[in-house]
Amino acid sequence: MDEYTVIESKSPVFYRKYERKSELQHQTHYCPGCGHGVVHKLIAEAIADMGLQDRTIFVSPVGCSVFAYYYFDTGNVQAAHGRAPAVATALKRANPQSIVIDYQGDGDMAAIGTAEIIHAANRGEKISVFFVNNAIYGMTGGQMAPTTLVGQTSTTSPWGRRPTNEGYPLHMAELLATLEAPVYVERAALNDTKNVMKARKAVRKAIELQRDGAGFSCVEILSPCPTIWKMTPQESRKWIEEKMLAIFPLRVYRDRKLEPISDRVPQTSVKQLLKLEDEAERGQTSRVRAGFPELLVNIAGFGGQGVLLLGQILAEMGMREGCEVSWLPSYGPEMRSGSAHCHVCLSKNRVGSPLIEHPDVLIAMNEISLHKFAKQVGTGGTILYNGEKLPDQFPAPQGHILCIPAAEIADKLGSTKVANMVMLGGLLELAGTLPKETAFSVLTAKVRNAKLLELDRQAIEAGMEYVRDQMDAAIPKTLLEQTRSFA
Ligand SMILES: Cc1ncc(C[n+]2csc(CCOP(=O)(O)OP(=O)(O)O)c2C)c(N)n1
Ligand code: SF4
Repeated sequence: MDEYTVIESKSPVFYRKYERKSELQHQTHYCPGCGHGVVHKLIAEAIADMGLQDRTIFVSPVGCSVFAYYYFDTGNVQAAHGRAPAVATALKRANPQSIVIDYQGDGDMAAIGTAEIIHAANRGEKISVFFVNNAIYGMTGGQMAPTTLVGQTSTTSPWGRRPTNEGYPLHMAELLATLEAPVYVERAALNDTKNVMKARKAVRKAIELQRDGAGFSCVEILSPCPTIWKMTPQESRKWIEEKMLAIFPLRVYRDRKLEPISDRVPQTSVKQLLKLEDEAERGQTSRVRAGFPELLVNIAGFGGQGVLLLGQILAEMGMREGCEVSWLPSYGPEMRSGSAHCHVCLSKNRVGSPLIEHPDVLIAMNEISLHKFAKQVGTGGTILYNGEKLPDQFPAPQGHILCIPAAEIADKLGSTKVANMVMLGGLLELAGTLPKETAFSVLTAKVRNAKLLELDRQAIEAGMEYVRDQMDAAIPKTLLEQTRSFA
């Protein structure tokens, strides 16, 4: 074969080399004649021409375009099947200045992701959605899609789609245009040059609208899939013209004037809601001392033992002390007696993940939780167990362990219910740096019943006292050392 030179010019929004394949790094993985490449080009050129590359986040779907992140030299997030609009929502809301592109195929958007797209559109998320409709599941080998035409064969409708059995093709552009919030919805096609130019204009408009602060826009693009349709690229373009256009008419379905959207609900920050003053506003620096360690606490027991509440109180105490906090609850379907646990992070820095694999402290409210979670506590960690002594034959834990007969102490005070507060008292005494006054003020805000509030206070004091009495015997030094600097 003769030597050849690849001559190409492409948008600067594409990577110079595509790392997807070790060889042929100038090529995408798409089949010859596929529409995905064309749509990629239209989007990339629009972003480049508008100078938005540095602000753009591309959300790729599952489907043939799953690897779009190999091509777009922008921010990239690859979403689970159908979830791209939800991911795009989060990205846009967290980074309002960004330009978020939601790119989806018809299987991805109109089958598994129907809920996500409808609700993102209905909320008027300020994102630009590009919906590549090739009337089939391409990546997985040609199963019927919601957009498959009546009579069209697929591996799952070898007899041709029959409305009586498989229903009618779903018209996404029309469907989205029935909602109030979308500002722009158009259907375009890639069957000939003229329509490609119209698609180009539509893609630009959807991105421009987002740049200018408008709401949800979606461009549906009828796109060839020569491989699965078993056609040449030319035949597949003809097929769009002859078969698809009649069922999926090209039209602008919604084009709202750009209006300033005023939020009807006044926005209140979490701090305002919880009546927590902003440190910066008060001209103070963070109260959390430099060198502050993360305190990761897992609390586990039965539903009804106040496991989740204990975690909430701890997290709110952390907030009042100026820490970054997270509280991650997990519980079974039963309201009572099912398992319940929560993870609480108290940190000086923003919490990366609320999930704790190896806690500094495990508060095990029952034996099952002790058996289940003790192994997660590392050598430096501490277990606080609600019991007078460890269960027989309980293997020696890696970390320190302190038994607090919290249920009995709570019983003596008048209610087993406050065993969780006895354990909280125990933790406060050991940590030494989370003041009990903070716990009391959190409880005062949470507990309306004066009698119960007093009982909670007594339980915290009793837990602290119990641990103080044990100090000489079984002090988990590491916890003490680690948390004394925790101001
Ligand atoms: C949760 C989940 N379900 C199913 C799949 C299998 N799957 C991968 S791609 C795909 C369909 C893709 O079709 P489409 O969105 O039309 O994109 P195309 O490949 O045609 O561009 C399916 C069902 C998956 N990856 N994940
Ligand atoms: S299977 Fe179809 S959609 Fe997928 S890359 Fe090939 S032509 Fe494109």
